[in-house]
Amino acid sequence: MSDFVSVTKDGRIAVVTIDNPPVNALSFHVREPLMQALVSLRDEPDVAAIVIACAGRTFVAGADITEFGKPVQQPDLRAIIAVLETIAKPTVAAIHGTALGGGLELALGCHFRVADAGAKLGLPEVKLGLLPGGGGTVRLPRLVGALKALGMIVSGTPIDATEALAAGLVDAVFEDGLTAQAVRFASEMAGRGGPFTPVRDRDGRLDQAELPEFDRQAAELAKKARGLEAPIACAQSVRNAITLPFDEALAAERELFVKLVAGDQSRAQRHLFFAEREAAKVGAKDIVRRKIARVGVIGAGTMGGGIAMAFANGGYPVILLETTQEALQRGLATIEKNYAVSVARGSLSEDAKCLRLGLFKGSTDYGDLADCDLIVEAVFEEMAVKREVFGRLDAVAKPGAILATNTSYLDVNEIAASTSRPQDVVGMHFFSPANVMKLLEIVRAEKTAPDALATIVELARRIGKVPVVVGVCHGFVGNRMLAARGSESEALLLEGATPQQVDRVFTDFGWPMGPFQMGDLAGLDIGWRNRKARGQTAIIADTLCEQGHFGQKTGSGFYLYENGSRIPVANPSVEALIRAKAVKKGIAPRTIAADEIIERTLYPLVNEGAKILEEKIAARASDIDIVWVNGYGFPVGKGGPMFWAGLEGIDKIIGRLDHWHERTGKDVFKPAPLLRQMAETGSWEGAAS
Ligand code: T1G
Repeated sequence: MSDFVSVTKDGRIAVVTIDNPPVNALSFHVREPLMQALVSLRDEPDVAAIVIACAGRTFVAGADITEFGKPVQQPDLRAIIAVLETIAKPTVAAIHGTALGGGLELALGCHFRVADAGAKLGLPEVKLGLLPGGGGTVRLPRLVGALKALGMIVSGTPIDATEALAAGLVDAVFEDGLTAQAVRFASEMAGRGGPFTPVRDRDGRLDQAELPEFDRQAAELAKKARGLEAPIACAQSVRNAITLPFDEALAAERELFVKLVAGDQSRAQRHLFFAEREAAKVGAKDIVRRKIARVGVIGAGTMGGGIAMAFANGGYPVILLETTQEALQRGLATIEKNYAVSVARGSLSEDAKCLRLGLFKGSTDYGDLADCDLIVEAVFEEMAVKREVFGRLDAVAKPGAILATNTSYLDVNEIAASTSRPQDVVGMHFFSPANVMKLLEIVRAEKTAPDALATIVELARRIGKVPVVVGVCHGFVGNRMLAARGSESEALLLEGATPQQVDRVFTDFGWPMGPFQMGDLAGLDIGWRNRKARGQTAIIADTLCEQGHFGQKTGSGFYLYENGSRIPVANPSVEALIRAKAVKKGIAPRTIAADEIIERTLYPLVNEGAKILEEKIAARASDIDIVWVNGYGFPVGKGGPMFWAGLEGIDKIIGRLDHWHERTGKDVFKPAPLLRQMAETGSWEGAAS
């Protein structure tokens, strides 16, 4: 056959094996020989049944994403499935690892699906700004029902083999020996004799009576789409499966797919797919990583507790250290409460909760950290405190242990210098809540050893984090750019915009919330403390904090939060405060357009990103996109600030930055040289090289 598709016979059962490492994507060089194999086996009288299996660690994990945006080479997946459905003898997909996207669609083209107990099955195309384009939205509802299919396709979240069996998606689950079991299953089916009904002809699970509930759920999901087209298209296409004949629904799915794959949103989300994987490529492939078996966390406050949970959730035993028993017990109680909330919500089983809690050991003795391979410090954000902690760590930690600081602003080089082993010191900047937020800024200090860095990057992926390596500067990548984005927020208020108006521009752009609501959620006192430490001011926010208005936690900040509610309402006293400060500064209010708000907040964000690339604080523009999408809610449909800048137009951004620089004289608007180079070269990589 070919290097990528082989056929073997087990008696009268043919086994077609796909072998296209690393994830058996359905690249053209797989599709062509696969089509040939299926056609010849269909017509081979000696073959009683066909099993489709995959070599390596997973079943087909989808179409080849690198082929999108290029002319489609035939046969495409739909053509292969169309041939599969003409095969009269039983066809069986043998699924291990992940059957995702086009991989699951290929399996849906078979009469039967059998899975390994550890398998996961799903249609995650929505995460790439797409909908299943190989018939998944029309065939899956025929097996699992429209409501189940809607949930799976709009969320893009795979289900496990047990759930797939219960839902009717797979016909059998085997603990081991998958291929042999699949051959036995196929042989049994052949023995029973046909006819075997292709999924396309199974309408039994489609029920028009479900339409009202379907539409209700689809409307709910649409509300959460925040401007993303793919979730809406997914729901529409599954609905078509209920209301239209099969071929019409299939054609409609195709139309939606072709539209989405050519759109900016899918391009942005595909960019993020590969950017996330690029960001994790740190150091030589063959660098020997250090062994991490036991983790210590210093500080059981909000950050320390969340960090400890992130490691326990990843299966690592954790020693949680505090200065006093009282503080320790408080921290452990919060952790237990957080797990109880997850159990109550049904996102964690009672057994899993007990298992994870069993991984914690509390301590007030630094000596207990002596056996840890990694120790993460999450104490008060003050240099003197950090240096004292690292000095003590240096005395107790074993040779080769990695010492990490969770500082979000402070100089990691200075912290490392407070030890005799700066090569083992690295920054691990988690985002709050640390057990939930996926982003992890890994700070490479001047003396951080390459193997220590590579070890932490790999560990981050193991505990489900999205790692991005950044250099040392104030605020690293995320918070430094956040400061640039926020630098004009107060000026916009003084000149006539309201917090609601600014935040509305951000939510219309696709953010979960705007800067003022975000400030209230995080607590205005954090920024206030930071500004004071740096001798900076923000007259509105500072005044609010001096008056004790820290945001949600005090019931008032830029917004009011009545009776402990999290819903922000306009705060008349803030509007009065803004007007009073403006009068004092002699600023007359004017109408400010949404475009101006974007220009004075997001253009400086991009500009600061360009400066960060110039200074090599970030290795790639796409790393900055990953930081902002995973740590600051930048809309995935826009691909992150640096990708979005390409959509917005670099020349336009430079033109408006120049305009505001002339008008305000503020550095935040002075276009970075690299931004101008980007305008010439058309790519950040080209500009940086
Ligand atoms: N196409 C091309 N390359 C892929 C790929 C794919 N589908 N999936 C993974 N890779 C590359 C990836 O870039 C990386 O490359 C390497 O494989 C290992 O991946 C018609 C429209 C399967 C769960 O969305 O979710 O089918 O960096 O590091 O952590 O309806 O990969 O080494 O050079 O992620 O073990 C739908 C995408 C496609 C699944 C494995 N499928 N993949 O995770 O490894 S659209 C998906 C994943 C589609 C049809 C439609 C994960 C994984 P490199 P990795 P991993």
